[in-house]
Amino acid sequence: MVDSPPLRKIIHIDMDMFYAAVELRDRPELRGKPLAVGGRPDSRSVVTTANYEARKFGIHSGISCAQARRLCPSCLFIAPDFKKYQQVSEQIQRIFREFTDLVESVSLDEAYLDVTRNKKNEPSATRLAREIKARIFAVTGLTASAGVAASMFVAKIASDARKPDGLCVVRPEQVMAFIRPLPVLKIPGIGRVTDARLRQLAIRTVADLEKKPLEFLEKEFGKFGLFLHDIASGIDERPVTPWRQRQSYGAEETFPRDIPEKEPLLEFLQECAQRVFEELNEEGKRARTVTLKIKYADFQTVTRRRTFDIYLASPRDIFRAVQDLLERTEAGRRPVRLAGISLSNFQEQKKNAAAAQPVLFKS
Ligand code: TTP
Ligand code: MG
Repeated sequence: MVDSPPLRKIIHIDMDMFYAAVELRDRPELRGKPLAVGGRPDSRSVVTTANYEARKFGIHSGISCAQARRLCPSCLFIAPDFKKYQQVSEQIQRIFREFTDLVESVSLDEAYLDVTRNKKNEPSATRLAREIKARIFAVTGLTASAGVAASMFVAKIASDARKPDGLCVVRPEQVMAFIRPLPVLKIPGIGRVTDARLRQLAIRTVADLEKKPLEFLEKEFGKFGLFLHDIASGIDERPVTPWRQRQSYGAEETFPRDIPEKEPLLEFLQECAQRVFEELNEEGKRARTVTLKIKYADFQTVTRRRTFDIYLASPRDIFRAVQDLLERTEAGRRPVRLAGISLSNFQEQKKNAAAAQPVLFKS
């Protein structure tokens, strides 16, 4: 007889209205008022997120700030402070690792944790989720929502089900009842394009999808059909993959306005170098390859890459390389819409290697 693997216990954590929550924590006088994080409404910038008061007016991530103001003229706009969000993100990452190293970070405010085995030796994932939420609140003053399930996609949908400050546990025997009524658009991995195609096939909910045979879905969607079929059967065997195994680390941004000059670009790239280096350093890694990405105002995108013989040991090394790479683009002559850098080609460092060196001389 073959033993089936033990059921996995996965927690998905997602911070509530993340950027807005950070801003409201630091400016409590604004609480209760509709608020969007984004540039000025007369600029080209978009809303990164909005608090629940603003969402009532239809304001959400991705719409232009100008449109947001039309929807709610009294809405307040706060410019994003990415450094601050990055710092909070690092705090929550550290909390996750108090529980397990099997953490897959999806974005600054969102991660999957496989707690089947965990550092607390706690068998109840529900209790762990409660504890993680409490730790996050104690350390950052912010609320998170958690979903608990045996697979990643169910845990993710569950974390969204009781927002804000929610905790939703979906046991294996409850999975089908939980997902059947959902519109397919709620499934992570199904975007607007697939949703539109599914609608043409009269598939709106997971229950509709469940009725379609695998052959039909494969004929319509190719390999993706198998994914759809699995999901509709509640199956998702993707493992939680810690981001130690990531192939590259990067930072990039679309600017609120196109940048015609080189100087502000360099300033921005210097900050990127710092950010990416810190991220990598935290993971105990060094990189040998630097890639610069530039998107011009007309959306043409170019990348310039250089691999070094030695590992880049400081933000300054990275920035110097980026400066050279920028010379090989038309930045400064053509307006730039987006810039960013990424690092790859890693070597793992032994953490605290220096501290572990034997002492040769004692004074
Ligand atoms: P989300 O988790 O999607 O949203 P949220 O945390 O603001 O709200 P919710 O309570 O519904 O989870 O995204 C996390 C942060 O990422 C968000 O605060 C701002 C940023 N973001 C963008 O900058 N652009 C986007 O299009 C989205 C969706 C998010
Ligand atoms: Mg969130």
